[in-house]
Amino acid sequence: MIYRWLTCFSLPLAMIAANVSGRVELVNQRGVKQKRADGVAVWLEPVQGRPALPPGKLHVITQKNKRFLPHVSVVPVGTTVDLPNFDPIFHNAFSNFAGQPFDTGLYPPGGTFKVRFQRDGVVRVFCNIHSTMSAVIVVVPSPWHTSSGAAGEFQIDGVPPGEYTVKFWHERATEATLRGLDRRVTAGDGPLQLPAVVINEAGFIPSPQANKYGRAYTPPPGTGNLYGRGKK
Ligand SMILES: [Cu+2]
Repeated sequence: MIYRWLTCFSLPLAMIAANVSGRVELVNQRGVKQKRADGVAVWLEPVQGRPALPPGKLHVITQKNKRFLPHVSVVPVGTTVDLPNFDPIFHNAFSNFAGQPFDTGLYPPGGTFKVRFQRDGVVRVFCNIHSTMSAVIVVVPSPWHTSSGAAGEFQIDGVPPGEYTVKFWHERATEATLRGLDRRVTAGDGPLQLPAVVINEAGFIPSPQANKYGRAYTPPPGTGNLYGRGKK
């Protein structure tokens, strides 16, 4: 009886939520289409009003083999990001971006550190002692978000009917390029397939990764083992 009651009331809810899907293509500085197009952040912002955000979400970015995984994360405002260290060496995580600076300090194998993000923006994260390590956390004011797969495909489920702006972010695109990618869509009660979106990397100038003091990576003398220097 309870099951029938739930079925009656949950069906209409399922029918009004749409999914929005599409594909992005990356074109490099020389105008060549890239084989992989993963790691592009995609999210929907309502044209009017601000959506309710899920409270207290937890997102994990691991430190493993001197890498942050995943490299690109897309999370709603209010998310806590956990940064466990699965390597046999010390790590750090720091950021000076998006008005949400943090610095975990050095922490040992098996350690972890949590950071909560209270506002939207692009938070670039680095390790102060390993120049191979970087991650990006795209904090969005929306519960409807994803990142593209290897072929550039994406799908956002559970979108209520309404007018939205679809937004994109890619780490090798200029702000002007990204603003030009905004597009208005209307979600109804069924699937919405968007035309392919081409993201051109032209004009993007990469900057060399620096430590938290803005300097080149040079471990202090005598700290090779602690920092895992020389190990892959
Ligand atoms: Cu590290």
